[in-house]
Amino acid sequence: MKDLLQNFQLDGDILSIESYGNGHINKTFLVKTTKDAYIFQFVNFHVFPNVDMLMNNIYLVTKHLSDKGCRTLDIVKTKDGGLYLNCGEDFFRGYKFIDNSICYEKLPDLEMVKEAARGFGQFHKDLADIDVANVGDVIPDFHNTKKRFETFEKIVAENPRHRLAMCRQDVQFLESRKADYSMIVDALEKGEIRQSITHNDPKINNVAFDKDTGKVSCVLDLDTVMTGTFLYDFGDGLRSLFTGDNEDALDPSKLVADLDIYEAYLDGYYSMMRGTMNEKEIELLPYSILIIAEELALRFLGDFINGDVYFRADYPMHNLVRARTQIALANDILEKLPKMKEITAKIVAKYN
Ligand code: ADP
Ligand code: GN1
Ligand code: MG
Repeated sequence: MKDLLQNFQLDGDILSIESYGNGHINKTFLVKTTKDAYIFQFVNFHVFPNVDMLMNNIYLVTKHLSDKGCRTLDIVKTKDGGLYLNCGEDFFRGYKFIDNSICYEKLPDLEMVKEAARGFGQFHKDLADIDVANVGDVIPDFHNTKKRFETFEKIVAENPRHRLAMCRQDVQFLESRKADYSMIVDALEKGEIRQSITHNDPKINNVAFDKDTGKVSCVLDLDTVMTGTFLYDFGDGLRSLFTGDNEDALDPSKLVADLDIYEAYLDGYYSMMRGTMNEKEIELLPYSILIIAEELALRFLGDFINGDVYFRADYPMHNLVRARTQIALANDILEKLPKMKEITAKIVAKYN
């Protein structure tokens, strides 16, 4: 890695390089020099085949944000001015470490939940006026839940690794929820909800908080920024808060859709976005968490049946365990939907 790092415009001499973070896709390292700190990452070509488009998106988005005076990721260029380095199966790129920041797998209190949601609301607002035509679809149909289900059904039919016998009940559950998968996608196609530039992977560990103030410093992990609906971001932010550091939980009974977290997150997000949401979008807010949990279960379980080709798996059943976590969460959300609708009406009334 030291050799690879020689190709980048770093300030100071390298002091240390250590593995960092908990992402499922990128291999992330913290690099400290005598003058600064950096995050460097190997990003997989298999997940992101169009690196030029991906890095160009990040360049455009970070420029748009920094031109407005917002804090955002700061790309470290190569010595010949490139945005990344090509190296075998992966490409290699770096960012400046966000000063005095900390990321959490689980938030310590409800005030920080609200603050995280305000951070994503601000992010959506700041990107509302970017030229959509310039931001490419890095992973087409990333949150097209209907297509995710079609892909899942193909994998189930092929059963390439003979793993289906281990997960028939899980497959049946996901097949039984088919009607959910079209709710957001159809509304988007009919123009009932709006398209905009969204994050598409707003897990809570993708937010950097200021260590001293507890306020959001900036939103990280911009690899999947592209056109979408804010509903998938809203749902995924909450999904990741509900699972916290238990996304790989072996005991699904520990997973609950905590209604206090729902209320705090909705309050923070709606306080930023009020006046911009139509009735259909408001109606779909609670369903978005259910749909994103089911979508991720389709992806994890599909990957398990397919032989773990997408998500990094630390042990043979890892993706099955991850899928079951999302299924347990989906079941809990299903029970709590009526309460979530009540809370939604209360928060909307509070700000209208
Ligand atoms: P992945 O796609 O694998 O999740 P991320 O880009 O989210 O990769 O990076 C993994 C972790 O590294 C993040 O959750 C965050 O904790 C940390 N991180 C990433 N970029 C920065 C940065 N510029 N400054 C500080 N921490 C960062
Ligand atoms: C992946 O890269 P990371 O770990 O932040 C995945 C998301 C999933 C998430 C589940 C590009 O996110 O879509 O929701 O795992 N990212 C990609 O933990 O597929
Ligand atoms: Mg991440």
